[in-house]
Amino acid sequence: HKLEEMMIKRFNNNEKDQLRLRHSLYVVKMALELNKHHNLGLDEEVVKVTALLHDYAKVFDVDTQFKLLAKYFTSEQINYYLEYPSLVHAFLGAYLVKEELNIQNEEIFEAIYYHTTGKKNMSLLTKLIYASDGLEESRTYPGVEYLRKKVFEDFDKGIYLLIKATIDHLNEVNKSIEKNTYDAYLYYEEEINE
Ligand code: DGI
Ligand code: FE
Ligand code: FE
Repeated sequence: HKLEEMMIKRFNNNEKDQLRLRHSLYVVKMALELNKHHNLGLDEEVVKVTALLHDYAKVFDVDTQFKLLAKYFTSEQINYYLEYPSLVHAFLGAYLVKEELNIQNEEIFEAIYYHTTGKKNMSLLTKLIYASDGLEESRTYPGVEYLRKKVFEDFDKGIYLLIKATIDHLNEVNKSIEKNTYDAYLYYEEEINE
């Protein structure tokens, strides 16, 4: 696969990049597993490409990410996201994958764009990448094993619990909740309790 070769070269500058590459390959693995396990019926090539490229913009430091994102976001949007530096790579990655790699697929764009925050009413591919990114096998935060088990038992319930765990964690460390993250929480909370 030539995209895999490109990513191996792109994420080869230092130890952090190599861990990022390993993470991306684990996201591919888990996304393919979940797609099969829950019979989601998503195209395996689309799943692989999206999972492999979801952190494409993470080779850049945050300052560079903001500079590059200014091409796509208004200054108002940039100002809003100054409070959320760890989200910028997701938005930027979606644009760069489209423009630099010429991958013109709205589903892939959305899944990369929202892989960190989630959103309300996510597409199946977006949910799959969101869950696999948060729960792939090299993730080690407290509670990850329980959440991983849940997402294999019940896809939507697992995703809701992952969103909730993210919000709880952000509250604990006193970070503000981005609007799409919060929307996702309210939306899936209602869906789960129906
Ligand atoms: O890029 P990865 O490391 O693979 O993971 P990711 O894209 O899910 O990014 C995780 C980071 O995003 C983590 O540090 C928490 C942060 N994050 C996610 N949602 C929010 C958030 N940070 C804030 N402040 N607010 C959010 O709503
Ligand atoms: Fe990410
Ligand atoms: Fe990731």
